[in-house]
Amino acid sequence: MSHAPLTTLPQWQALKQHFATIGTKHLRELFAADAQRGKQLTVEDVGLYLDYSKQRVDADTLRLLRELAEACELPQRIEAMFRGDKINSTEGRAVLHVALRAPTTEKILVDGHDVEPDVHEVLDRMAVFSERVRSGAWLGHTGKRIRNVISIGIGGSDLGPVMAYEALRDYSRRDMTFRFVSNVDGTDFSEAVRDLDPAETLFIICSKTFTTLETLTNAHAARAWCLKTLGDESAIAKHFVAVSTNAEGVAKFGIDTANMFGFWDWVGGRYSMDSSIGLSTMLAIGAEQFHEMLAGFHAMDEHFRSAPLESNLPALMGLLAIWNNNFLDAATVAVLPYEQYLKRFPAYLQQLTMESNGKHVTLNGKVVDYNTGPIYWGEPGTNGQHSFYQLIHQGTRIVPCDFIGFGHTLNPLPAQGGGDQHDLLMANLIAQGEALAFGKTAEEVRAEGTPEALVPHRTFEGNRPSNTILAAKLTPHVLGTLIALYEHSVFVQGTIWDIDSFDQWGVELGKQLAKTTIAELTAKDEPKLAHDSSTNALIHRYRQLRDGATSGKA
Ligand code: G6Q
Repeated sequence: MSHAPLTTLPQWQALKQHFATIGTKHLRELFAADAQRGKQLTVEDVGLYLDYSKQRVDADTLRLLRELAEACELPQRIEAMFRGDKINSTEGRAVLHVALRAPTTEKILVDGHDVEPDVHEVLDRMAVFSERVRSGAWLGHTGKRIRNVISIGIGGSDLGPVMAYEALRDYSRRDMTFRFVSNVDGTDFSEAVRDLDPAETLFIICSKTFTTLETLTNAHAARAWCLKTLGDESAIAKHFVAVSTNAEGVAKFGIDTANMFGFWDWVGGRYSMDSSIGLSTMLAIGAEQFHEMLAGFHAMDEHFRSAPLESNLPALMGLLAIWNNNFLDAATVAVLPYEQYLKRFPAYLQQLTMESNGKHVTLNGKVVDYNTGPIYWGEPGTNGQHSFYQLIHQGTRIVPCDFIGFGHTLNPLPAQGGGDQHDLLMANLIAQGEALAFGKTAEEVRAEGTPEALVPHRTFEGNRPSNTILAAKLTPHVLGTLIALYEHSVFVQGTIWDIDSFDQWGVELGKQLAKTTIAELTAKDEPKLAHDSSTNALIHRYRQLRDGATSGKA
């Protein structure tokens, strides 16, 4: 379902022409021209308030972007996704993360089979299991209660669970320890378990394929660590569960498939945190709050499917991202949550956005003649303000920002001088967006009595675009809506760029390459190498360093 070459579409050409006029306009002018702009260019639905008035757009831009979306058949593509069409065409798969959070009353068919009963059967099993662990009914091999949960996975089988655990820590069982191991660097595993008792520790091995080198390596390390203390193989059944689509691989590893929670090939790794990959999240916050999170996702799904383009949050976010990326030529997006609990949200979004839209060919395999996915990055506010915001304010590049903030904090702390520390936090968020948009003119700087030589240094050009997303409070429900907002915005962008947002051949390459090299690094005798001269030399040098006199423990 490829559309006509993007840059040849009349709607694209119209946007290009339009850019010639609006591209030179300053946000100061746009705001001066319309006193209601700050109220009008906003949307509020499903608990999220989006202010996009500080984007460099006007009513014509927005209309033209919607026309582009129609020309790229965005509404039809949305329906195709929800219908279960195989829109991940390079892998021949349906893309149905939306089915993971749909209620039992909905019917979603994959190859004629309704997947909702399957989804809910797994959710119910997860709930029973979580309750048993949380209540202490599930005991370890020696009869001790499980107090530690370690989720082992990588990429899509890790970043979502880590982010969700951190985001919802306030709702989690504080008498249990939750840790996440992803890196094949032995330090990750060693540091995660160093102060834990295997008799009280449960490992969740999360791997869709159950073939991923890093995860299986860490799972074997976990097994060895457990058995060293617990002694016999029968302990595995009490201390290991698996989340996978590969029952055979799970059984081969030695985990009873009765302790396996499944999911399906129509769930992409980076879209899987609300499947059984989120078992650690459910163990942390309980089944009821996990379902609240799913309800948040679902609310955004419904909104995305039914809201008209002009008030459709993911569609707007996606189209504005296209505008910034392809017309303002902004290569990156900074995601700046003013909420400490969302500290891993930018890292999570990096995978979601960059693995999805880091593609250079269209669905038809034609090399694109426009930029696709921008680089996502970010840190929580206010920390970033004291480091990289300098470049965002006064650098030579445009970095569109997504500011995310909440009406309530989960940790109120009275501030010196009145109010709560949260007011200080939010004052910073609001002030940053304002400063980026409006800047400070040379006249304003002079009026402050600044010496002439310093005026250029203290001048802020402004005209730097941002979105501001506000919600009442970070709850499981709100987290669900926020994640789904970005998931669907990624899909909107991928639809316009005419790429497959749901495959990841670049990741597959990495998985293959390491296999060849590992054999060369571990060969007993100096291997015959046939790489380029740099790779050959690096392999040789690494072997020398490793086998040389200076060992790390010397
Ligand atoms: C996600 C990617 C990738 C994947 C990991 C782990 O969309 O495909 O990040 O999640 O490589 O794969 P497994 O879950 O199969 O171990």
